[in-house]
Amino acid sequence: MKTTRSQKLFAEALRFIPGGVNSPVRAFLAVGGQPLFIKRAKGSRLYDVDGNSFIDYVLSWGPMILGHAHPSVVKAVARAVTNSTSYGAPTELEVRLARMITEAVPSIEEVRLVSSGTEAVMSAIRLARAYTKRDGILKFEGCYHGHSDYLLAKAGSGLATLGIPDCPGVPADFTRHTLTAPFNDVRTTQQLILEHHRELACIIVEPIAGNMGVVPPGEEFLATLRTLTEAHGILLIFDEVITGFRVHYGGAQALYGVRPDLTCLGKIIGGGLPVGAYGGKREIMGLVAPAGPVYQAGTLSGNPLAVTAGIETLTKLQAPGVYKKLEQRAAELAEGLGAAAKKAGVPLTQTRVGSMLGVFFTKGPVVDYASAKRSDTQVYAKFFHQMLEKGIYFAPSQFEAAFLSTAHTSEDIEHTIKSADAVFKTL
Ligand code: KE4
Repeated sequence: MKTTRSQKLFAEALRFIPGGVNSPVRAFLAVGGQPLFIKRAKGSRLYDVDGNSFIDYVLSWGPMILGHAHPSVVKAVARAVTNSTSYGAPTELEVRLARMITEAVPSIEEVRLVSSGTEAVMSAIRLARAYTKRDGILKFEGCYHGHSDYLLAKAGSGLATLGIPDCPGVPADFTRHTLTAPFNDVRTTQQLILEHHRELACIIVEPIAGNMGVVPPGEEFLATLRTLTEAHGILLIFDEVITGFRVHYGGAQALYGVRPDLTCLGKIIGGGLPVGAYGGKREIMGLVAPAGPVYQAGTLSGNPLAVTAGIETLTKLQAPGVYKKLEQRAAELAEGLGAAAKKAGVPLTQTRVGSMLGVFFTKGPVVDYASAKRSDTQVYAKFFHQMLEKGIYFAPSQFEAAFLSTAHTSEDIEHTIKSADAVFKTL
Protein backbone atom coordinates (compact mmCIF):
# COMPACT_ATOMS: atom_id res chain seq x y z
CA MET A 1 0.00 0.00 0.00
CA LYS A 2 1.45 3.37 -1.01
CA THR A 3 1.81 5.64 2.03
CA THR A 4 4.40 8.18 0.88
CA ARG A 5 2.25 11.26 1.42
CA SER A 6 1.12 10.07 4.85
CA GLN A 7 4.75 9.46 5.82
CA LYS A 8 5.77 12.92 4.59
CA LEU A 9 2.91 14.55 6.47
CA PHE A 10 3.69 12.57 9.63
CA ALA A 11 7.34 13.71 9.51
CA GLU A 12 6.16 17.30 9.20
CA ALA A 13 3.48 16.86 11.89
CA LEU A 14 6.17 15.63 14.29
CA ARG A 15 7.86 19.03 13.99
CA PHE A 16 4.86 20.94 15.27
CA ILE A 17 2.59 18.56 17.21
CA PRO A 18 3.52 16.31 20.16
CA GLY A 19 3.75 12.78 18.74
CA GLY A 20 2.46 14.19 15.45
CA VAL A 21 -1.17 13.79 16.51
CA ASN A 22 -3.81 15.65 18.46
CA SER A 23 -4.93 12.59 20.40
CA PRO A 24 -2.55 9.78 21.43
CA VAL A 25 -4.43 6.73 20.15
CA ARG A 26 -4.21 8.11 16.57
CA ALA A 27 -0.42 7.65 16.48
CA PHE A 28 -0.60 3.85 15.91
CA LEU A 29 1.82 3.27 18.84
CA ALA A 30 -0.31 0.36 20.05
CA VAL A 31 -0.06 -1.46 16.70
CA GLY A 32 3.24 -0.10 15.31
CA GLY A 33 3.76 1.64 12.01
CA GLN A 34 2.78 5.20 11.15
CA PRO A 35 -0.68 6.77 11.07
CA LEU A 36 -2.48 7.30 7.76
CA PHE A 37 -3.52 10.88 7.06
CA ILE A 38 -7.15 11.03 5.99
CA LYS A 39 -8.19 13.32 3.14
CA ARG A 40 -11.95 12.75 3.12
CA ALA A 41 -14.67 10.22 3.92
CA LYS A 42 -18.10 9.31 2.64
CA GLY A 43 -20.57 6.74 3.97
CA SER A 44 -18.67 3.76 5.38
CA ARG A 45 -15.43 4.70 3.63
CA LEU A 46 -12.29 6.67 4.47
CA TYR A 47 -9.92 7.95 1.77
CA ASP A 48 -6.32 8.71 2.75
CA VAL A 49 -3.90 11.21 1.22
CA ASP A 50 -2.26 8.47 -0.91
CA GLY A 51 -5.51 7.52 -2.58
CA ASN A 52 -6.10 4.36 -0.51
CA SER A 53 -9.67 3.70 0.60
CA PHE A 54 -10.90 1.76 3.64
CA ILE A 55 -14.08 0.45 5.16
CA ASP A 56 -14.11 2.42 8.43
CA TYR A 57 -14.88 0.61 11.71
CA VAL A 58 -13.46 3.44 13.85
CA LEU A 59 -16.01 6.10 12.75
CA SER A 60 -14.13 8.82 14.64
CA TRP A 61 -14.35 6.59 17.80
CA GLY A 62 -18.13 6.45 17.65
CA PRO A 63 -19.77 9.72 16.48
CA MET A 64 -20.27 8.81 12.81
CA ILE A 65 -23.18 6.39 13.37
CA LEU A 66 -24.85 7.60 10.13
CA GLY A 67 -21.59 7.15 8.21
CA HIS A 68 -19.45 10.01 6.94
CA ALA A 69 -20.86 13.11 5.21
CA HIS A 70 -24.49 12.04 5.55
CA PRO A 71 -26.34 14.26 3.01
CA SER A 72 -28.82 15.73 5.47
CA VAL A 73 -26.12 16.48 8.06
CA VAL A 74 -23.95 18.13 5.40
CA LYS A 75 -26.87 20.19 4.10
CA ALA A 76 -27.96 21.35 7.56
CA VAL A 77 -24.45 22.33 8.66
CA ALA A 78 -23.72 24.05 5.32
CA ARG A 79 -26.84 26.13 5.80
CA ALA A 80 -26.11 26.88 9.46
CA VAL A 81 -22.56 28.12 8.76
CA THR A 82 -23.95 30.95 6.62
CA ASN A 83 -25.57 32.32 9.80
CA SER A 84 -22.13 32.61 11.45
CA THR A 85 -20.34 29.95 13.49
CA SER A 86 -20.87 31.12 17.06
CA TYR A 87 -22.65 33.84 19.01
CA GLY A 88 -21.96 33.13 22.70
CA ALA A 89 -25.66 33.69 23.25
CA PRO A 90 -28.61 31.29 23.54
CA THR A 91 -30.21 29.93 20.36
CA GLU A 92 -33.38 28.00 19.55
CA LEU A 93 -31.15 25.18 18.30
CA GLU A 94 -29.84 24.48 21.81
CA VAL A 95 -33.37 24.30 23.17
CA ARG A 96 -34.25 21.80 20.44
CA LEU A 97 -31.29 19.53 21.15
CA ALA A 98 -31.87 19.74 24.90
CA ARG A 99 -35.52 18.78 24.39
CA MET A 100 -34.54 15.86 22.11
CA ILE A 101 -32.08 14.55 24.71
CA THR A 102 -34.56 14.81 27.61
CA GLU A 103 -37.24 13.09 25.50
CA ALA A 104 -34.83 10.29 24.50
CA VAL A 105 -33.28 9.67 27.95
CA PRO A 106 -35.94 9.52 30.70
CA SER A 107 -33.46 9.97 33.58
CA ILE A 108 -32.44 13.34 32.13
CA GLU A 109 -34.85 16.11 33.13
CA GLU A 110 -32.32 18.92 32.51
CA VAL A 111 -29.13 18.87 30.43
CA ARG A 112 -26.14 21.18 30.03
CA LEU A 113 -24.26 21.16 26.71
CA VAL A 114 -20.43 21.38 26.74
CA SER A 115 -17.76 20.72 24.09
CA SER A 116 -16.32 17.29 24.91
CA GLY A 117 -16.93 14.11 26.85
CA THR A 118 -14.11 15.00 29.24
CA GLU A 119 -15.79 18.29 30.06
CA ALA A 120 -19.13 16.53 30.58
CA VAL A 121 -17.64 14.02 33.04
CA MET A 122 -15.52 16.61 34.87
CA SER A 123 -18.61 18.76 35.40
CA ALA A 124 -20.88 15.87 36.42
CA ILE A 125 -18.39 14.82 39.11
CA ARG A 126 -18.08 18.37 40.46
CA LEU A 127 -21.88 18.49 40.59
CA ALA A 128 -22.12 15.12 42.38
CA ARG A 129 -19.60 16.31 44.96
CA ALA A 130 -21.52 19.54 45.51
CA TYR A 131 -24.86 17.76 45.76
CA THR A 132 -23.71 15.09 48.24
CA LYS A 133 -21.11 17.30 50.03
CA ARG A 134 -18.71 14.33 49.77
CA ASP A 135 -15.39 14.05 47.90
CA GLY A 136 -14.98 10.34 47.05
CA ILE A 137 -15.34 8.83 43.57
CA LEU A 138 -15.45 5.14 42.71
CA LYS A 139 -14.57 4.16 39.13
CA PHE A 140 -13.73 0.85 37.47
CA GLU A 141 -10.41 -0.40 36.11
CA GLY A 142 -10.26 -0.27 32.33
CA CYS A 143 -13.01 2.32 32.09
CA TYR A 144 -11.98 5.67 30.61
CA HIS A 145 -13.89 8.85 31.33
CA GLY A 146 -11.78 11.48 29.61
CA HIS A 147 -8.56 13.04 30.86
CA SER A 148 -9.59 15.12 33.92
CA ASP A 149 -6.97 14.83 36.66
CA TYR A 150 -8.79 12.88 39.35
CA LEU A 151 -9.89 10.19 36.90
CA LEU A 152 -6.31 9.48 35.81
CA ALA A 153 -5.93 7.29 38.88
CA LYS A 154 -5.13 3.67 39.44
CA ALA A 155 -5.94 1.36 42.33
CA GLY A 156 -3.63 1.98 45.26
CA SER A 157 -1.81 -1.12 46.53
CA GLY A 158 -4.60 -3.23 47.96
CA LEU A 159 -8.05 -1.89 47.41
CA ALA A 160 -8.17 -0.32 50.86
CA THR A 161 -5.86 2.58 49.96
CA LEU A 162 -7.27 5.38 47.86
CA GLY A 163 -6.21 6.10 44.28
CA ILE A 164 -2.70 7.00 43.19
CA PRO A 165 -1.96 9.05 40.08
CA ASP A 166 -1.65 7.07 36.87
CA CYS A 167 -0.07 9.94 34.95
CA PRO A 168 2.73 12.45 35.65
CA GLY A 169 1.49 15.95 36.40
CA VAL A 170 -1.44 14.74 38.49
CA PRO A 171 -0.78 15.63 42.15
CA ALA A 172 -1.28 12.74 44.60
CA ASP A 173 -3.82 14.97 46.31
CA PHE A 174 -6.02 14.93 43.24
CA THR A 175 -6.46 11.16 43.12
CA ARG A 176 -6.57 10.57 46.87
CA HIS A 177 -10.37 10.55 46.69
CA THR A 178 -10.56 8.17 43.72
CA LEU A 179 -11.22 4.50 44.41
CA THR A 180 -11.08 1.84 41.69
CA ALA A 181 -12.66 -1.59 41.55
CA PRO A 182 -12.57 -4.30 38.87
CA PHE A 183 -15.41 -3.88 36.31
CA ASN A 184 -18.23 -6.39 36.85
CA ASP A 185 -16.86 -7.29 40.31
CA VAL A 186 -19.92 -6.88 42.53
CA ARG A 187 -18.30 -8.30 45.68
CA THR A 188 -15.33 -5.91 45.67
CA THR A 189 -17.56 -2.98 44.81
CA GLN A 190 -19.88 -3.86 47.67
CA GLN A 191 -16.93 -4.11 50.08
CA LEU A 192 -15.55 -0.72 48.97
CA ILE A 193 -18.95 0.94 49.34
CA LEU A 194 -19.45 -0.52 52.80
CA GLU A 195 -16.03 0.77 53.86
CA HIS A 196 -16.18 4.18 52.19
CA HIS A 197 -19.85 5.04 51.69
CA ARG A 198 -19.69 8.02 54.05
CA GLU A 199 -17.16 9.77 51.81
CA LEU A 200 -18.41 8.58 48.37
CA ALA A 201 -20.08 11.30 46.25
CA CYS A 202 -20.56 9.11 43.21
CA ILE A 203 -19.84 5.93 41.35
CA ILE A 204 -19.08 6.49 37.67
CA VAL A 205 -19.29 3.65 35.18
CA GLU A 206 -19.41 3.05 31.46
CA PRO A 207 -22.57 0.90 31.46
CA ILE A 208 -21.00 -1.03 28.60
CA ALA A 209 -17.24 -0.64 28.82
CA GLY A 210 -15.79 0.52 25.50
CA ASN A 211 -12.25 1.52 26.47
CA MET A 212 -10.75 -1.87 27.26
CA GLY A 213 -12.21 -3.26 24.10
CA VAL A 214 -15.96 -3.85 24.56
CA VAL A 215 -16.97 -5.51 27.85
CA PRO A 216 -20.73 -5.75 28.50
CA PRO A 217 -22.05 -5.51 32.07
CA GLY A 218 -22.60 -8.80 33.92
CA GLU A 219 -26.19 -9.88 34.62
CA GLU A 220 -26.82 -8.00 37.85
CA PHE A 221 -23.91 -5.53 37.78
CA LEU A 222 -25.72 -2.31 36.87
CA ALA A 223 -28.83 -3.09 38.93
CA THR A 224 -26.63 -3.83 41.96
CA LEU A 225 -24.77 -0.55 41.51
CA ARG A 226 -28.14 1.19 41.44
CA THR A 227 -29.36 -0.51 44.64
CA LEU A 228 -26.11 0.02 46.54
CA THR A 229 -25.78 3.70 45.58
CA GLU A 230 -29.43 4.37 46.41
CA ALA A 231 -28.98 2.77 49.84
CA HIS A 232 -26.06 5.05 50.71
CA GLY A 233 -27.03 8.37 49.11
CA ILE A 234 -24.26 7.97 46.54
CA LEU A 235 -25.00 9.35 43.04
CA LEU A 236 -24.77 6.86 40.16
CA ILE A 237 -23.25 8.42 37.03
CA PHE A 238 -23.52 6.58 33.70
CA ASP A 239 -20.79 7.68 31.32
CA GLU A 240 -22.69 7.15 28.07
CA VAL A 241 -20.31 9.16 25.90
CA ILE A 242 -19.93 6.04 23.73
CA THR A 243 -23.17 4.16 24.43
CA GLY A 244 -25.55 7.17 24.31
CA PHE A 245 -27.67 6.84 21.14
CA ARG A 246 -25.28 4.03 20.08
CA VAL A 247 -26.85 0.87 21.52
CA HIS A 248 -30.39 2.28 21.82
CA TYR A 249 -32.02 5.66 21.20
CA GLY A 250 -32.27 5.99 25.00
CA GLY A 251 -28.71 4.70 25.60
CA ALA A 252 -27.54 1.71 27.64
CA GLN A 253 -29.81 2.82 30.49
CA ALA A 254 -32.84 2.19 28.24
CA LEU A 255 -31.40 -1.13 27.05
CA TYR A 256 -30.77 -2.43 30.60
CA GLY A 257 -33.59 -0.56 32.39
CA VAL A 258 -31.33 0.98 35.04
CA ARG A 259 -31.73 4.72 35.75
CA PRO A 260 -28.63 6.64 36.85
CA ASP A 261 -28.82 9.97 38.69
CA LEU A 262 -26.58 11.70 36.15
CA THR A 263 -25.64 10.80 32.56
CA CYS A 264 -22.70 12.02 30.49
CA LEU A 265 -23.04 12.14 26.70
CA GLY A 266 -20.82 13.09 23.75
CA LYS A 267 -19.75 11.78 20.33
CA ILE A 268 -23.04 10.91 18.53
CA ILE A 269 -24.96 13.92 19.94
CA GLY A 270 -22.56 16.19 18.03
CA GLY A 271 -22.66 14.18 14.80
CA GLY A 272 -18.86 14.49 14.59
CA LEU A 273 -18.65 18.13 15.73
CA PRO A 274 -17.59 19.06 19.30
CA VAL A 275 -20.48 18.44 21.70
CA GLY A 276 -20.58 16.86 25.16
CA ALA A 277 -23.44 16.99 27.66
CA TYR A 278 -24.31 16.06 31.22
CA GLY A 279 -27.81 15.82 32.59
CA GLY A 280 -30.08 14.27 35.16
CA LYS A 281 -32.72 15.00 37.75
CA ARG A 282 -33.83 18.63 38.04
CA GLU A 283 -33.17 18.49 41.77
CA ILE A 284 -29.47 17.85 41.05
CA MET A 285 -29.03 19.86 37.83
CA GLY A 286 -30.66 22.84 39.59
CA LEU A 287 -27.34 23.32 41.40
CA VAL A 288 -25.51 24.15 38.14
CA ALA A 289 -24.69 27.86 37.55
CA PRO A 290 -26.38 30.16 36.92
CA ALA A 291 -29.38 28.34 38.43
CA GLY A 292 -27.22 27.27 41.36
CA PRO A 293 -23.74 27.73 42.82
CA VAL A 294 -21.82 24.97 40.98
CA TYR A 295 -19.78 26.86 38.41
CA GLN A 296 -19.26 25.47 34.89
CA ALA A 297 -18.97 27.46 31.66
CA GLY A 298 -17.76 27.27 28.05
CA THR A 299 -17.22 29.76 25.21
CA LEU A 300 -18.42 27.32 22.55
CA SER A 301 -20.92 25.33 24.63
CA GLY A 302 -24.05 24.72 22.51
CA ASN A 303 -22.24 25.90 19.37
CA PRO A 304 -24.83 26.33 16.61
CA LEU A 305 -22.97 24.25 13.99
CA ALA A 306 -22.24 21.37 16.37
CA VAL A 307 -25.79 21.42 17.71
CA THR A 308 -27.18 21.45 14.16
CA ALA A 309 -25.14 18.33 13.32
CA GLY A 310 -26.38 16.71 16.52
CA ILE A 311 -30.04 17.53 15.84
CA GLU A 312 -29.80 16.11 12.31
CA THR A 313 -28.07 12.95 13.53
CA LEU A 314 -30.56 12.25 16.32
CA THR A 315 -33.46 12.99 13.96
CA LYS A 316 -32.20 10.34 11.53
CA LEU A 317 -31.76 7.88 14.42
CA GLN A 318 -35.46 8.25 15.28
CA ALA A 319 -36.45 6.52 12.03
CA PRO A 320 -38.08 3.13 12.67
CA GLY A 321 -35.80 0.10 12.31
CA VAL A 322 -32.48 2.00 12.45
CA TYR A 323 -31.19 0.15 15.51
CA LYS A 324 -32.53 -3.16 14.25
CA LYS A 325 -30.56 -2.75 11.01
CA LEU A 326 -27.41 -1.77 12.91
CA GLU A 327 -27.90 -4.86 15.10
CA GLN A 328 -28.32 -7.12 12.05
CA ARG A 329 -25.24 -5.83 10.25
CA ALA A 330 -23.12 -6.13 13.39
CA ALA A 331 -24.39 -9.66 14.09
CA GLU A 332 -23.55 -10.64 10.49
CA LEU A 333 -20.01 -9.33 10.95
CA ALA A 334 -19.52 -11.03 14.32
CA GLU A 335 -20.81 -14.36 13.01
CA GLY A 336 -18.50 -14.18 9.99
CA LEU A 337 -15.44 -13.26 12.05
CA GLY A 338 -16.19 -16.01 14.56
CA ALA A 339 -16.56 -18.66 11.85
CA ALA A 340 -13.37 -17.53 10.09
CA ALA A 341 -11.36 -17.61 13.33
CA LYS A 342 -12.71 -21.07 14.19
CA LYS A 343 -11.81 -22.39 10.73
CA ALA A 344 -8.26 -21.02 11.10
CA GLY A 345 -7.95 -22.25 14.69
CA VAL A 346 -7.30 -18.68 15.94
CA PRO A 347 -8.42 -18.12 19.58
CA LEU A 348 -10.86 -15.21 19.22
CA THR A 349 -13.27 -13.85 21.82
CA GLN A 350 -15.85 -11.39 20.53
CA THR A 351 -18.00 -9.15 22.68
CA ARG A 352 -20.84 -7.14 21.22
CA VAL A 353 -23.76 -4.94 22.17
CA GLY A 354 -25.65 -3.70 19.12
CA SER A 355 -23.23 -1.98 16.74
CA MET A 356 -20.27 -1.76 19.14
CA LEU A 357 -18.00 -4.75 18.86
CA GLY A 358 -14.96 -6.08 20.73
CA VAL A 359 -12.39 -8.40 19.12
CA PHE A 360 -9.90 -10.09 21.50
CA PHE A 361 -7.21 -12.61 20.52
CA THR A 362 -7.60 -14.75 23.58
CA LYS A 363 -9.59 -17.85 24.56
CA GLY A 364 -11.63 -15.67 26.91
CA PRO A 365 -13.98 -15.07 28.51
CA VAL A 366 -13.35 -11.32 28.66
CA VAL A 367 -15.28 -9.86 31.59
CA ASP A 368 -12.99 -7.14 32.96
CA TYR A 369 -9.69 -5.34 32.42
CA ALA A 370 -7.53 -8.20 33.75
CA SER A 371 -9.07 -10.69 31.31
CA ALA A 372 -9.05 -8.15 28.45
CA LYS A 373 -5.31 -7.66 28.99
CA ARG A 374 -4.75 -11.39 28.45
CA SER A 375 -5.52 -10.75 24.77
CA ASP A 376 -2.48 -11.12 22.50
CA THR A 377 -1.84 -7.53 21.40
CA GLN A 378 0.95 -8.64 19.02
CA VAL A 379 -1.56 -10.75 17.12
CA TYR A 380 -4.01 -7.85 17.19
CA ALA A 381 -1.33 -5.62 15.63
CA LYS A 382 -0.75 -8.15 12.83
CA PHE A 383 -4.55 -8.42 12.31
CA PHE A 384 -4.84 -4.62 12.21
CA HIS A 385 -2.09 -4.12 9.60
CA GLN A 386 -3.09 -7.02 7.35
CA MET A 387 -6.72 -5.86 7.36
CA LEU A 388 -5.50 -2.35 6.58
CA GLU A 389 -3.66 -3.71 3.53
CA LYS A 390 -6.98 -5.24 2.44
CA GLY A 391 -8.75 -1.87 2.77
CA ILE A 392 -10.30 -2.35 6.19
CA TYR A 393 -9.66 0.12 9.01
CA PHE A 394 -10.12 -1.33 12.53
CA ALA A 395 -9.11 0.61 15.65
CA PRO A 396 -5.30 1.00 15.91
CA SER A 397 -5.48 -0.41 19.46
CA GLN A 398 -6.72 -3.66 20.93
CA PHE A 399 -8.44 -1.78 23.74
CA GLU A 400 -10.96 0.15 21.69
CA ALA A 401 -14.34 -0.70 20.13
CA ALA A 402 -15.21 -1.38 16.51
CA PHE A 403 -18.32 0.51 15.39
CA LEU A 404 -20.77 0.08 12.51
CA SER A 405 -22.86 2.79 10.87
CA THR A 406 -26.13 2.81 8.95
CA ALA A 407 -23.95 3.35 5.85
CA HIS A 408 -22.16 -0.03 6.17
CA THR A 409 -23.55 -2.33 3.46
CA SER A 410 -23.72 -6.12 3.40
CA GLU A 411 -21.02 -5.95 0.68
CA ASP A 412 -18.81 -4.12 3.22
CA ILE A 413 -19.46 -6.89 5.74
CA GLU A 414 -18.83 -9.65 3.19
CA HIS A 415 -15.54 -8.05 2.10
CA THR A 416 -14.50 -7.69 5.76
CA ILE A 417 -15.27 -11.34 6.53
CA LYS A 418 -13.51 -12.61 3.40
CA SER A 419 -10.46 -10.51 4.27
CA ALA A 420 -10.46 -11.71 7.88
CA ASP A 421 -10.71 -15.29 6.58
CA ALA A 422 -7.45 -14.80 4.66
CA VAL A 423 -5.77 -12.87 7.48
CA PHE A 424 -6.66 -15.36 10.23
CA LYS A 425 -4.97 -18.10 8.22
CA THR A 426 -1.66 -16.22 8.48
CA LEU A 427 -2.00 -15.70 12.25
P1 KE4 B 1 -13.71 13.25 24.78
O1 KE4 B 1 -13.17 14.26 25.78
O2 KE4 B 1 -12.58 12.54 24.05
O3 KE4 B 1 -14.75 13.83 23.85
O4 KE4 B 1 -14.50 12.14 25.61
C1 KE4 B 1 -13.84 11.46 26.64
C2 KE4 B 1 -14.54 10.13 26.89
C3 KE4 B 1 -15.38 10.02 27.97
N1 KE4 B 1 -16.04 8.86 28.23
C4 KE4 B 1 -15.89 7.78 27.43
C5 KE4 B 1 -16.63 6.51 27.77
C6 KE4 B 1 -15.04 7.83 26.30
O5 KE4 B 1 -14.87 6.74 25.52
C7 KE4 B 1 -14.35 9.04 26.00
C8 KE4 B 1 -13.43 9.18 24.82
N2 KE4 B 1 -13.17 7.98 24.06
C9 KE4 B 1 -11.89 7.93 23.39
C10 KE4 B 1 -11.65 6.55 22.78
N3 KE4 B 1 -12.47 5.52 23.21
C11 KE4 B 1 -11.83 8.97 22.32
C12 KE4 B 1 -10.71 8.78 21.36
C13 KE4 B 1 -9.47 9.57 21.74
O6 KE4 B 1 -9.15 9.66 22.96
O7 KE4 B 1 -8.81 10.07 20.81
